[in-house]
Amino acid sequence: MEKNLLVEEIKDKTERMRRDAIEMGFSAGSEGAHFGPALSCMDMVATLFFGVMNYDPDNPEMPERDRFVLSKGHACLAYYAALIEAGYIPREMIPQFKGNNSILCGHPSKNVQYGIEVSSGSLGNGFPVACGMAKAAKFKGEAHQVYCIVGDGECNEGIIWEAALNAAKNKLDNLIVLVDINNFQLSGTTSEVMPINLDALWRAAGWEVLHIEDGNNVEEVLQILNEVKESDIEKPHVILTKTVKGKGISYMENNLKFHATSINEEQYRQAIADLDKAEAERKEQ
Ligand SMILES: Cc1ncc(C[n+]2csc(CCOP(=O)(O)OP(=O)(O)O)c2C)c(N)n1
Repeated sequence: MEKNLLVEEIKDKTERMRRDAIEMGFSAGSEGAHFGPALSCMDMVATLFFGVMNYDPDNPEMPERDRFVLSKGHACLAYYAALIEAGYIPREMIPQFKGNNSILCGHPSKNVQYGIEVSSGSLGNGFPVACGMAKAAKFKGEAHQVYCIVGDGECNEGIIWEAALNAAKNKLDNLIVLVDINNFQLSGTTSEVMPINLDALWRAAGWEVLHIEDGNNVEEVLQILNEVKESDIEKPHVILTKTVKGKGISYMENNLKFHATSINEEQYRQAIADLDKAEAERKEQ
């Protein structure tokens, strides 16, 4: 089968992003990092940055840039890795992750110069800011889109639903939200902690609801995001995206221990070996 060049390019970048994320998290030593949450949304962050969004790292305040809000801010390794790959953050800054006075904080801290649009990490708070940004764009007649990634556990936060209702009332069709459904949150599976029917709730809130069966498949994510971009439905759009927490690192996949932790030298080497293997297998295809 003929390969889609854009998809292959995004996959190359996603591979480098996973490596950079592991390097960042490992360099934080005993401080540790949220590996699992970043790895589940890595492919959608990469697809947004390298297949969908309009932005210019040389002009970070360009008014017509698309906006990105990582509402599940604890997954910042994925965000920083994309900003490194996009050219906002120098790769040399990797060892500064979680360091004193570093811009690479354990949760994103607003710094538009480096591509960080919104501070996030207190769950529930990034999403309403994204709704506000989309509403402001409508009021000002600006044509850019606002993209936001929310966690499935994060959807337990009441503020999500207040903002979602308001976004639907205001017909914010320039707002595209991906819910990262990796089925886990911090202290258990999402169904153990708080079982909710995401499809029914988003529909009831008045949103257009779409689904991605494999959110770690760049091709599928890109296809749906392109469809949504072309959509003329006058509603905000939410894409319920199934992913694997810890995707790409054998011992982290679906393993709650790696929600947030440090990794030792042996685990670091195993992670790099897993990434080397996946890259070699992809090149063989
Ligand atoms: C308001 C608030 N409450 C609790 C936390 C602690 N916390 C950090 S991550 C997390 C779980 C988030 O789960 P989910 O949204 O499913 O994201 P995932 O880690 O699975 O990607 C929690 C409860 C927080 N950051 N903010």
